[in-house]
Formats: sequence, structure tokens, C-alpha cells
Amino acid sequence: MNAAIARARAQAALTDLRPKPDDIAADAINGLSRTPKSLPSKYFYDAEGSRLFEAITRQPEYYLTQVELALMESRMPSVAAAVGSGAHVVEFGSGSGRKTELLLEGLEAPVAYTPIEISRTALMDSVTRLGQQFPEVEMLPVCADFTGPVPLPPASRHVQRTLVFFPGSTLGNFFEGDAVRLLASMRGTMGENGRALIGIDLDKDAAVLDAAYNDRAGVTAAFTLNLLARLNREIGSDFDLDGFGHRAAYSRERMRIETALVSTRAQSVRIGERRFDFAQGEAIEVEISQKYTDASFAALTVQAGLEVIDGWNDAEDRFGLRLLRPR
Ligand code: AVJ
Repeated sequence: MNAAIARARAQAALTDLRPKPDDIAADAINGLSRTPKSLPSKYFYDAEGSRLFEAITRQPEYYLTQVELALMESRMPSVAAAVGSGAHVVEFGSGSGRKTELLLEGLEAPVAYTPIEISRTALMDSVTRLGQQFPEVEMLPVCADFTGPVPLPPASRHVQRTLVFFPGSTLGNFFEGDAVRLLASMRGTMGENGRALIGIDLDKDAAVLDAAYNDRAGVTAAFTLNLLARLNREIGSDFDLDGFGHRAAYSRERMRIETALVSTRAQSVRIGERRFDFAQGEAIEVEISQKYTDASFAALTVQAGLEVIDGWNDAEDRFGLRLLRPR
């Protein structure tokens, strides 16, 4: 098969529900009209943002990815036994691909794989690689914002159960109400006999958490600032990247890292016809990274009609995998 045909086929299999520039502009205007100002963290992940996030996962301070990978490397047999054979794996986001490799490798005869991913490049890279590596697993990618309802492409072979996979503690980027809605929508996607395997960052020492979101090389700062660069590229806003700085700090009270872009001076920013004024030191809230205890996570899942039936932590209880089912 020649390259053009291969590309056409890959595109034919892709369900494209990508956000349009108008949606992004509307979300940005809405967030910047609030007090305090905010921008949705889901827009971090354009091609450049996804590349920068990959770089974060290689920083020594950012333990989350290394620990979760090691956990999957050592505990996959136990996870596979709990999940059973013939699964349609549905991943919310398409991640680094390595965790997915460990999952598809470790599960017994998985039938199909559906990544749901907002970044089209990340999505296509992931299914191209995984498709070659797992020729027996049907690749059914969906390009969409997974915070909305996403119809699941049906597998052509018989599926024993749907397994939703949501690693990386990405759930932590959602405020409680949104996290519950997302978990409830996963419950809908997985069906009565389904399961979800979710990675969660566990609550710990503030200094360790602060360091993870303020790496010395400044990659996290570049990642945060790319949000403004992306808006400039895609919706024609005129954020001056030198006029904003990255700030991430752990709140013990709310058990989460709170990330903001802080205006270094009084300035105004234009999006289309709209103008937004910033005071010196004024923050745009851009991301939360929630940390969990067993109690706080159980409380969240119960609200979504799910229950934790199994779990695996690393030896130092830094990071956990939890297996959920409808209750
Ligand atoms: C990919 C959402 C889990 O919140 O830890 C990393 C994103 N932001 N450093 C996280 C992120 C800043 C990350 N997640």
C-alpha cells in the first residue's frame, strides 16, 4: 500500500470532533471575563503543548510518570487478572503511549483500542505506533474533547467488556463537579459490565509536590506559557509572553497544586473586539492538579455511581492505580 492510500485509510478511520477556533475563542473570552480570570487547562495540549508535556515527564522532579510506569511494569499481571480477557480499551487522552503499550501487552487478548484525544497529532502518532505493535488489536481512534459525550466506535470482533483507561492523574485537572461528571460519563461509556483503570497522584509532602510543578529546567513554566502562545496562534489574541509568568503552589487545604499565569505588569490583551485589562500581579488561573487520599477518591467515585474494587500503589505510596466498576 502506498503512503497516500495509507494516509487516506488512517483518516477514514478517524472520527474528528476537534474543537474549532470559535469554540476556543468563546472559552477564552468566557474565562477572562470572570473574577478571578481563568483559562481552561484542556487547551494546553496542542502539538507544542503535548511535546512540552512529554519533556515535563522526563524532568527529575516530575515523579508522577516514572512512578506510574514502574507501577504498571510491576503490577500488570495483577491488573490483567482483575480485568479479564477480550477487552475494548478506551483511553481518555492518548498519553505517552508507553503506558498503553504496557496495558495492551499485559492484558489477555484485548480486542480493540480507542484513544479519545483532543490533539490530532498526538492521537495519530499514538495509533500509528500502537497499530504496528499490536496488529491483532483493532485501532478505533476518536479525535474529540473527552469532557463531552463521545460515541464509541463499535469493534468488529466480540468484546467481553469495555475497559476505560485514564492514567496520569489527569482526573486531577478537573474541579470536583467536573471530575464527577467525567467519571459518570466513563460509567456510561463502560456499561454495566465495564471497568475503569484510573491513575491518581496521592497526597504527600508539599515540598515534593511544589518541586514537581516548578522544575529547575523551567519546562513546566514553558508548558504553562505555551497556553498563551497557542491562543495567539489559533484565535489571534495578542498576549505578550514576556508579560506573564508561571506560578504553581500546593494548597494543603484544597489538597491540590494550583497553577496560574501572573501578569508581571499592568497591561491589556485583545481577543477580537474584546479587551481584557490586567493589574500588575493579577493571576489567570489555568490549572489545578488534585491530589488524593483513599477516602477522598472513594467519595468522588461514589458520587459518579462507581466503586473502587482494586488498587495498586508504589512502595512509597506516591502514586496509585484504581480499578472501578459501576455500583
Ligand atoms: C498530565 C494533567 C497529569 O497535572 O500533573 C504537569 C499536567 N501540568 N505539569 C499534571 C501538568 C504541569 C499533569 N497531568
